[in-house]
Amino acid sequence: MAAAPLALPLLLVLAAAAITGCGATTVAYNDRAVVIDGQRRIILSGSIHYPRSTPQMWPDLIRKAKEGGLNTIETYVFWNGHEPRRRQANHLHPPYNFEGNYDIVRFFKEIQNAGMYAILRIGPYICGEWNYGGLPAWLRDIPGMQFRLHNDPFEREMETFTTLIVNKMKDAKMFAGQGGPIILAQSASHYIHWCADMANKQKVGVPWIMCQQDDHVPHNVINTCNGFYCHDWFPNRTGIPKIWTENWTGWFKAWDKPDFHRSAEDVAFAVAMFFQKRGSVQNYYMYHGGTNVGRTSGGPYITTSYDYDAPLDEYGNIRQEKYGHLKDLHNLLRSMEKILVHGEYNDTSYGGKNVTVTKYTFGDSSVCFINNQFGDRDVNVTLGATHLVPAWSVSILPDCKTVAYNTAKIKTQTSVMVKKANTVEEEPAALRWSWMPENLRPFMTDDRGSFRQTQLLDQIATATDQSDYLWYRTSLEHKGEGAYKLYVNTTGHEIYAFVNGKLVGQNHSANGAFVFQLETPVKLQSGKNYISLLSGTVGLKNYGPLFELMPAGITGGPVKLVGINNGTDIDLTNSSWSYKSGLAGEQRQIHLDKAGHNWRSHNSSIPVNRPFTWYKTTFAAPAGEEAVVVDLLGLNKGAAWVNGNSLGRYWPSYTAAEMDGCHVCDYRGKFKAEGDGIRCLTGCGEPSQRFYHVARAGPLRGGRRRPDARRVPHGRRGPRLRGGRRGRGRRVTLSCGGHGRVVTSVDVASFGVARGSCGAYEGGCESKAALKAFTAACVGKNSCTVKHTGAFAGAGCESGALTVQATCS
Ligand SMILES: *[C@@H]1O[C@H](CO)[C@@H](O)[C@H](O)[C@H]1NC(C)=O
Ligand SMILES: *[C@@H]1O[C@H](CO)[C@@H](O)[C@H](O)[C@H]1NC(C)=O
Ligand SMILES: *[C@@H]1O[C@H](CO)[C@@H](O)[C@H](O)[C@H]1NC(C)=O
Ligand SMILES: *[C@@H]1O[C@H](CO)[C@@H](O)[C@H](O)[C@H]1NC(C)=O
Ligand SMILES: *[C@@H]1O[C@H](CO)[C@@H](O)[C@H](O)[C@H]1NC(C)=O
Ligand SMILES: *[C@@H]1O[C@H](CO)[C@@H](O)[C@H](O)[C@H]1NC(C)=O
Ligand SMILES: *[C@@H]1O[C@H](CO)[C@@H](O)[C@H](O)[C@H]1NC(C)=O
Ligand SMILES: *[C@@H]1O[C@H](CO)[C@@H](O)[C@H](O)[C@H]1NC(C)=O
Ligand SMILES: *[C@@H]1O[C@H](CO)[C@@H](O)[C@H](O)[C@H]1NC(C)=O
Ligand SMILES: CC(=O)N[C@H]1CO[C@H](CO)[C@@H](O)[C@@H]1O
Repeated sequence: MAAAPLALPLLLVLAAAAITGCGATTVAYNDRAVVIDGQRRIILSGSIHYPRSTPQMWPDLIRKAKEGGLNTIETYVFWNGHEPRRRQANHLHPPYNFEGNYDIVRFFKEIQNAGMYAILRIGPYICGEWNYGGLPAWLRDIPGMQFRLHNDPFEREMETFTTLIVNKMKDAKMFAGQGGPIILAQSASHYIHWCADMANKQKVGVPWIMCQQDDHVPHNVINTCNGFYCHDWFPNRTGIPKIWTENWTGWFKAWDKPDFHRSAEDVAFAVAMFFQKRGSVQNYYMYHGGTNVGRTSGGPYITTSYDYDAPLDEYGNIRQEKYGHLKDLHNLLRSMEKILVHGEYNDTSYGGKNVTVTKYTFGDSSVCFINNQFGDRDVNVTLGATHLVPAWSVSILPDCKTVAYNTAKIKTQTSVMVKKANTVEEEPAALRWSWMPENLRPFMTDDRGSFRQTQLLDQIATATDQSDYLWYRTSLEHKGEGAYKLYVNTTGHEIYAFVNGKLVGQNHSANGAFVFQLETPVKLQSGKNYISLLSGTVGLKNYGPLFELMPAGITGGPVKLVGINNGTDIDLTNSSWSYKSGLAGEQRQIHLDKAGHNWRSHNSSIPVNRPFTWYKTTFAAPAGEEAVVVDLLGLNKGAAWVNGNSLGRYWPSYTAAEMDGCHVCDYRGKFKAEGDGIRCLTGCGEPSQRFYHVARAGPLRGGRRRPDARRVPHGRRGPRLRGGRRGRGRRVTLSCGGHGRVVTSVDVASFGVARGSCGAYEGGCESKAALKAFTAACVGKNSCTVKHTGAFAGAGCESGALTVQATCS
């Protein structure tokens, strides 16, 4: 269906409304806003990705988003999670996966139950630090397939999937035209014209949006902006509103990188600027980042935690002061909604472009914004009275006279609860471990394998993303003994080399360079010798030009034996290689703890530092509702499960890089996650991820003991358990959770910019008054509420946040 730009939304809306009659919501748009049931609306949206949390967490996350002042939830749709094998059912798998974390209809119903709007982003290419950008790896096996191009095989697959999702949503009456929450739908990328036609064929009754397609936006689709700031971006056509689909609230974390933080002041600055400059639809990427639970979530080298420094942390707790500071902004913006989306506006620059006053006037009301984009200079602006606008900030004056909000002045407070060890944590030694070696033998000697080739194949095509692991093995005859250096060139992400059954070396990608080499001395024996190489990937590439063609594994090698004494090389690149994907334990589904697995449980002989070992233990689920994490410090790299549910990959032995900008955080100036000028990093030189989230429901079921199996290429000591919780609200409530725990001490109370991090605050502007009040109200109690008063602030710290750290018994 093709239509003139302005006619289209109306057409769609009528078509959809005709389906259901009453209860339907109409969605249209104009140059200022999305128009819902005839009303121009500000859309304050936040991304929550359903597979990165559990259905049990969804209602709470959505409720917190609503209380945080949002009116909309946005999510991608994760194609490879829904269709891990191509429309193929067997006794183990239904054709599509819409269960558990992938129950997308349930997720949208929860949004509807909360009375919020939804934005559906089908992609199907999504980027999102998700394995292969959400594209199923099996697409590569389809003859003639070219990704993200005008290409029949790709378009057919994409249309099949998009139609499936759209129909599922239609059947559940989830589109606004049917009375459901979805007000906007998004599809993306290079095949855009075809895609737009297809999208519009779906007749979902809501506008379709696309990201960053400035040059060639199809007439029936709205283009949008992605990035850290979008105030200088305007849609490349008239008649459409200014939409910001990806305001990055923080940044994702990779195994070789420290933690990135984007300050609350800077996020607020970017959002306020966007609304000052006529923005009306904005989405936080992410509002809750969550956890890369299964093996297929998480992009290349991305940690299992996808916390993103978002307003709700990985576990779903409120992250102050970001959450509260943005909530204040949302409430203010929404109180000015009518004026912002209807008002006449006038921008006035003061002394160059870095200081701008914008006045919106509607009827006899007006609101004003003053922004100061200088990174290093506070300015005085006279508007009625004289207002001091700090560097890199926006002041909002709802009556154009008094400043109600400044993005650099945080009025919210933080409270942090650190729960002391529970029984399990205090005595990790009390956990009884059993273990089982991974069966490596078949691939060390005989000729069993899935198939042979006289070349080194790409891992993605060969293992079709059903496992992180691919075995490559060859053999050679050697006259007499010989000393060589084994040389392997691989495209990532880790490699283990065995010669005649012995592990001779290992290596992994580092510093973002996925191509690396393994060089290790080896001894050949007289007669037949076996070279076995195990290549492991850590999430597949998800972005960049032609990312889908990027190889992984020992693609093409070379693999050679370099003669040490006389320089005679033996090139094995074109030898006969035998292949097998996956580990024996994966095939046996060891994580399901079925009968017949031969676990060894002699407690005195649990092996330590033994590569390729499976470990298992049981523990009682900690009481209470707060987040549970396992502390895996001491382990090398592997994957963990609780009650058969994946906790994702772990790699606490990987130490994050030391980078410039660690522990130096000034909110002023453009936030960056790459290149020079990065700041606000923490965790340099520390384990890249030590704590792993065990979701309360789902993986962890109530009080009984449950098995916990984990595979560990290298193990040193067992995990410990630990809980964490953060309070919320203007009144500060501290709570130790249920079951007789009490606050034993209040350790830090400061009103200012606290240094350090949760559990290890060093204080900032120490507030004796606050410490006294919290100590009096909380010690000995299970929970306590303290009203925050002006008396807590110390001199010079008025604009800071209140941080309280307490310890529970
Ligand atoms: C749209 O963007 C293109 C490329 O950035 C530019 O050449 C063109 O002038 C723009 N059109 C409008 C209406 O802004
Ligand atoms: C915009 O505001 C400036 C400063 O108040 C004023 O001089 C100018 O006339 C206004 N322009 C319009 C079009 O209202
Ligand atoms: C605006 O501020 C930025 C950041 O401080 C600075 O680099 C730039 O030179 C300023 N521009 C003007 C016109 O003063
Ligand atoms: C702003 O004005 C106040 C009061 O007049 C003055 O004390 C202050 O120094 C000024 N600040 C700047 C950055 O001009
Ligand atoms: C070169 O050295 C290797 C390893 O020491 C040995 O096996 C091989 O026979 C030698 N080749 C020649 C040509 O000397
Ligand atoms: C290693 O493999 C990559 C990918 O195939 C290739 O681009 C590179 O040239 C190889 N490096 C060496 C030293 O052979
Ligand atoms: C591992 O790879 C890095 C980067 O390519 C290289 O510097 C190092 O020597 C390699 N280590 C081994 C044991 O091959
Ligand atoms: C391996 O085979 C490829 C393709 O046939 C060829 O280009 C390459 O030169 C061969 N390498 C060796 C070491 O024989
Ligand atoms: C180890 O096993 C022995 C005998 O099976 C038992 O007496 C002992 O308590 C066990 N120790 C631990 C720490 O579980
Ligand atoms: C440049 C960059 O990495 N941008 C990120 C923006 O957010 C998207 C989420 O879709 C990420 O995938 C991108 O990596």
